[in-house]
Amino acid sequence: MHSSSLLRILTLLGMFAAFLLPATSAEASAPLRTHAAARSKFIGAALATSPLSNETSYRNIAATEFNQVTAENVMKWDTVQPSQGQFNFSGADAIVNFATQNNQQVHGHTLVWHSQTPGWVQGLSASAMRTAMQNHISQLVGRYASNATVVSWDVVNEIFDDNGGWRSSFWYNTLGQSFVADAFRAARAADPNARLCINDYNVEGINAKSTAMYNLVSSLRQQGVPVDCVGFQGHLAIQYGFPSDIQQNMQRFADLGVQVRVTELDVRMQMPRSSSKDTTQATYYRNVINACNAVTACAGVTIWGFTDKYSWVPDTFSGEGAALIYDENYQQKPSYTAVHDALAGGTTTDTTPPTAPGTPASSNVTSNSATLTWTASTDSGGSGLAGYNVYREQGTTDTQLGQSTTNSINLTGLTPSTQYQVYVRARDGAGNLSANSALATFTTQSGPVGGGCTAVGTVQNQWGNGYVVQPVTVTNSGSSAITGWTVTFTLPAGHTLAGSWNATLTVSGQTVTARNAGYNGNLAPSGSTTFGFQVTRPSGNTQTPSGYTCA
Ligand code: G2I
Repeated sequence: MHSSSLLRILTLLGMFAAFLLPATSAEASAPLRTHAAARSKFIGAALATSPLSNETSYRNIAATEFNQVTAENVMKWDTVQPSQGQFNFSGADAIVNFATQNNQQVHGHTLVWHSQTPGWVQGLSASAMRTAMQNHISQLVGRYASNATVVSWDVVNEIFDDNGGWRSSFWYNTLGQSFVADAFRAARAADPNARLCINDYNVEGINAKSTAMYNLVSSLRQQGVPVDCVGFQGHLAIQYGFPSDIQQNMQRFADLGVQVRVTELDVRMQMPRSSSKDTTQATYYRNVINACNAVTACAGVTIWGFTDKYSWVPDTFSGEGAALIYDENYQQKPSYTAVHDALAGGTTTDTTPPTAPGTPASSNVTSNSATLTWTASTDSGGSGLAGYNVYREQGTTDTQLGQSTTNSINLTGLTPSTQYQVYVRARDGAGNLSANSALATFTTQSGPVGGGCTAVGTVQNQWGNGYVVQPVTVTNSGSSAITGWTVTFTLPAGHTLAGSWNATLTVSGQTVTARNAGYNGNLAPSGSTTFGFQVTRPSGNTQTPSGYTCA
């Protein structure tokens, strides 16, 4: 049969099938972009130009599933202006043309960044660098200003260090903070209609870095600098936990009057893949989409690639990968379904709570802390398991002791010599709470004799894959002398202890218990002593310990 007749018959059959199927099931199988558009949101993907021109599967998925695209590399400075005054827009044009053909928007990435910027820029004097920056922005943004496809730009990217200070880049070191306002003003001049974003990583949750970003955006806007939008990159990893306050964080930025968006979402794992890691990953994807759905000012979510065949992760994090929603053979993974269902499902339509968690088991009980672990719940209502709340049973006034995204929690700040009856409830993405688990009972150990104590840890020095906490200051906050102390704190997932001094440290899971050495247990009232320790952490991770308590 002639292929076009076959096509016509198949098309007719398809129309007939669509007619027979109830509308809901036809909608449920619609591509991601259909569901996102129905919410007036975008669902985006970063695209690489080589598979876009060479691979049909890549091109088809890119065209059909997403309504926004970002160039993964070809709009960066080293591609666009490799030497001064020599502009190369061929890659950028290819992405913009592809998007125009497929009725997609383009988010431009990125104008001013410390990485992928040629040496000639980095060596310029201050005034020449400022001029070069303004000219680069004017040429690149100006080229697409009259093209309705390019709607937004990452104007500055990754200008903070991991503690919320200014990143010591050649931009900052040569021009000071002023390069940021100048870059935004140049972009506004080049395209008055484009939405102008500040973009960074490790700012998804509320932390020192995202708070620095919040303060800067607030102050720039007060000065009339045209910052319209904040991008949270969203390079997550299942082994580091989900930033459970992502929605709150988005909302606080939204309350400043800016649009927010997730610009580079991926969720990596330690290889090899397993079905349980895939399930956890799917939960992370679902939670990010649900957070964006819940915040009116969130314009959408872009995934940093879409197939594991092309991802920056394995090249950067040794032994990690499988971060995207299609596998390397273009098969949809559970994370695709999660993104799909979160976009498709009204978050309010899930009224089915998760199953009750198993009875918590207590371990590692000290005078002020304990670990609880339970059998995980499952959720069949569509919005997916979001996490757990842990409560203390106290008659009619149960108090929540903590929240966890995994089936375990380390409780700190407990009272010595006290019986705790605790239970756990699971939460799904729509906020439904499960029935209570059965109760577990444990009793904390006795505390120090003669008074309380406090502990404060200070990070003295940190580098790519490690840090030193020194001093941890232990102070007798009671009114009589103590003859020994126990400090507990929590190491972030993936961090391991590399050494310690002036205390004896034991580790259980991520909980560290530090007991006084023979020579520094005696503390007079208000007296203090110190100890220290060193930790190794995965490269790229910037977390430090938390929850110091003393007993
Ligand atoms: O690092 C992940 C992302 C963090 N936020 C900003 C993004 O722009 C950044 O994207 C990545 C790309 O995914 C990588 O593909 O940025 C990397 C560069 O910093 C990109 O890697 C580069 C390689 O380093 C080059 O060796 C390679 O020639 O990709 C280039 C093109 O494949």
